[in-house]
Amino acid sequence: MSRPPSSPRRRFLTTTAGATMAALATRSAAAQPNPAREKATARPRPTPSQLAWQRDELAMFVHFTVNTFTDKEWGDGTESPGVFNPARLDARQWVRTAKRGGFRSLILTAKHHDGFCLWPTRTTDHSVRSSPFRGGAGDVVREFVDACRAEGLGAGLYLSPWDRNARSYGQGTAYIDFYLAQLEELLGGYGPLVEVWFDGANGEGPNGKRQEYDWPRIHAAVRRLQPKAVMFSDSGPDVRWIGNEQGEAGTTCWSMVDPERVPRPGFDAPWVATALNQGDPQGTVWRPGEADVSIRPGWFWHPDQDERVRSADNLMRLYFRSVGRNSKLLLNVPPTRDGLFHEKDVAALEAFDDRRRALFEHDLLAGSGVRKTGGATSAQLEVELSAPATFDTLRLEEDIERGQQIANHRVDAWVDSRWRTIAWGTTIGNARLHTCAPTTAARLRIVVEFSYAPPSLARVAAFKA
Ligand code: FUL
Repeated sequence: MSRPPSSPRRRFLTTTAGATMAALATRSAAAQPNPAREKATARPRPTPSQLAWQRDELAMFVHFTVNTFTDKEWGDGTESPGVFNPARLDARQWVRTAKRGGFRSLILTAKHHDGFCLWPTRTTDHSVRSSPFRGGAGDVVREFVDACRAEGLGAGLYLSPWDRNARSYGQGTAYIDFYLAQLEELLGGYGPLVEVWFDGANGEGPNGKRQEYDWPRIHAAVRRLQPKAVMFSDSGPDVRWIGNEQGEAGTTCWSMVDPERVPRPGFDAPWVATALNQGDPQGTVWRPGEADVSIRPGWFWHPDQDERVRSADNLMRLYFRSVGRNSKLLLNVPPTRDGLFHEKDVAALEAFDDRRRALFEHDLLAGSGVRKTGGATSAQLEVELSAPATFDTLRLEEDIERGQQIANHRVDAWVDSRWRTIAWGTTIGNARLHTCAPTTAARLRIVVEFSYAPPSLARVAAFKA
């Protein structure tokens, strides 16, 4: 295990910056930069797109296709485009709901495994063009990106590599050419996208054959046509799957992975899910986790699931287990056959947003005095409030622009003239949320005993539910 250099660079300072704190560690004046060592110990950092992606915290998934009308989760590719007729479709309603719920971007299934295209593609007749939707002149992708732009939210697209309708599926380069032509239509024809989503499913096509995907070619097309978009697939290259569809990151969750341990999609070794769920403190690439999960049992709308929409309580739990564990939450909300979000989903999302706003509105530590001591691999930060406050929720943020370093932490409160540990854990990353028993104190300290490089907290905040 390669450890960071352990020259004791102690630093001590006092500020009153309160909730937003400058980096804990800086290079001491005496230490001269040593490029060779810097290189050997360089730890991965996010690109601007990855950073922006993670700071958004919440994205909404929109699963919509012929399945919505046939009551299936996976169409088999033989569905008639005639079934697709969302007579009241209003993408602005989806996007306004997302915005009201605090979501910053949406990702639409432009094509799911059944192969039906929600835009009038030139590559196949299996699309909206052959459907009754807007008399065959509609384009759901266009309406979706226009609505996102009108509301100021990011737009992303999902294009399933597995296509159970395409005749060329399973025929090597012929299918890759077809898939790339579809991808190029989407990447080149609909303005800037924030995320391109490649799901991991890879089954048989109409000829009973499986297809090998040419990832280098596919990724190169995205980089060329949408250089700012992040690419999701099970293993990356920009953001990774969190390893389950319950929307839960590991209680230990690093934004780095070892690309040898999370290889190309299609793998199924059980340890891969754990590697994705937890990341790797020594991982050589920055690839933060995205936790995808649906607001209902299915990804698509099913009439018998209207009573099984997650409650605001349940969504709060999800938020703590995804965003609160250094992941991003990608929450799916499926439109109904009308082409609108169901009122139950809309109500749950509004209540979820109200709950989050109420909880995180008043940072009880804002304006407090802060005292930090830190070394190369450890740190302690003391917060002194002007008067005792009662809190039960903590939010810690690592300064991830500089990478992710902190391997453990605990929070102590000064109660009855001694320090009591009220919360503890391993990684922090972009955000770590803790709940604790209601505690009244005027002093708090955050202790980091081991960090892979000088620890740097961007924020410490406390709230009362
Ligand atoms: C998976 C698909 O098989 C599911 O239908 C869904 O789209 C999920 C988000 O990704 O790979």
